Amino acid sequence: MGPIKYELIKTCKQTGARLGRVTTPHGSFETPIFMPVGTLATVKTMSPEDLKSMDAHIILSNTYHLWLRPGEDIIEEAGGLHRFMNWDGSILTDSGGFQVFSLSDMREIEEEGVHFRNHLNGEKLFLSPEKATQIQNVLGSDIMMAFDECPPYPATYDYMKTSVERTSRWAERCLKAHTRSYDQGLFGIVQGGEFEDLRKQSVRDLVSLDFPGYAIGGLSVGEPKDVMNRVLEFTTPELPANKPRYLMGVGSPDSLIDASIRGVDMFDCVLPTRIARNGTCMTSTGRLVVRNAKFARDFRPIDENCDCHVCQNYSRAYIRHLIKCNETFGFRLTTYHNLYFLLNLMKQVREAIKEDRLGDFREAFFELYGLNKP
Ligand code: PRF
Ligand code: ZN
Repeated sequence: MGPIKYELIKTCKQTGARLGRVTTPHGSFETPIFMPVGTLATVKTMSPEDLKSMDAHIILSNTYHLWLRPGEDIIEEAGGLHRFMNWDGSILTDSGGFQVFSLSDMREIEEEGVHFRNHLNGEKLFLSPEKATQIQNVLGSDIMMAFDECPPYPATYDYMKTSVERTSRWAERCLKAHTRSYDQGLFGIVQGGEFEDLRKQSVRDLVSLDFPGYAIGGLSVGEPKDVMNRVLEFTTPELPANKPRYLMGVGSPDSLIDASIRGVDMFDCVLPTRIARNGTCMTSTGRLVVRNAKFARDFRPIDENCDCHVCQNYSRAYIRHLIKCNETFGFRLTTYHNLYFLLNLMKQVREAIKEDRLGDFREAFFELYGLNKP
């Protein structure tokens, strides 16, 4: 038995969504779950105590960013990423594959790895499956990700086929390079874009390597929502039922629900934290741009249906004022609320799965959130 365990507790009779439990060396949590993003070893503006108080159990961090700054050697000296950032919950690190493709220009992909330029200073860099694995071994995350290529959308079938096959070869190299399989689990990443046969080939390749969990990458890269739903519908049934599935980079409330219904267990996204810092909140009745002038004298909470610490104590008018003045406390308040909102949404999804009523929950949530309007 490896360091990452998954127990399937039940499936929702109404939708087929999975209620499960993942256990890592740093704790245990029920799924489906949302993972706040802490790219640079901090969930921007939040302390680990804040994250604990909103019942976050696992956060995501980025190999690419920590490799560049402060460098994995410094984190190793600190005793690993958990100790460095004082977070004793679970940590998942992305491999850098996606970040290289989304942040840097002048990249050149070859069989060995990817040549690209540091997005901070233009310096030439090279990342390979072995290097990405070695850095993650040093960081000591509970869940590491294989080094993959996330192709752009749309991509041609021929490009995607070449890419998927290389990503499978890279996944095998990551496994070979992995030196801490006793306390770190390495997940494979399914690619293949919108092409059913390539997704299935990718799943077959990765499943034959027997990872303790599987991510679905290459989605939420600009494709329409129905494409994502269709890809999930033909991909998740191919994955082993006794391993967790993680949909990378997806965090809009409707997609969290719709992907849970299609058998996904784990999610991460910068969306709640990023929009918070620009004055936008997620609420039970849809998005609320709290920096708008119309909230100047609105002394109600961000979300009247939210029981988070922010909504119990601070008004829209106050938060708007802080954000208009660029006061950092304003960003803390909107970030806290948004993360609480998504974590709480997932808690409600889990409760609904337990009671076989996720379909009804989806209907009611979409209605109130304003997603049923044409
Ligand atoms: N691969 C990796 N990280 C990712 C993605 C991917 O395809 C995505 C796609 N939405 C987000 N983060 N390694
Ligand atoms: Zn709130």
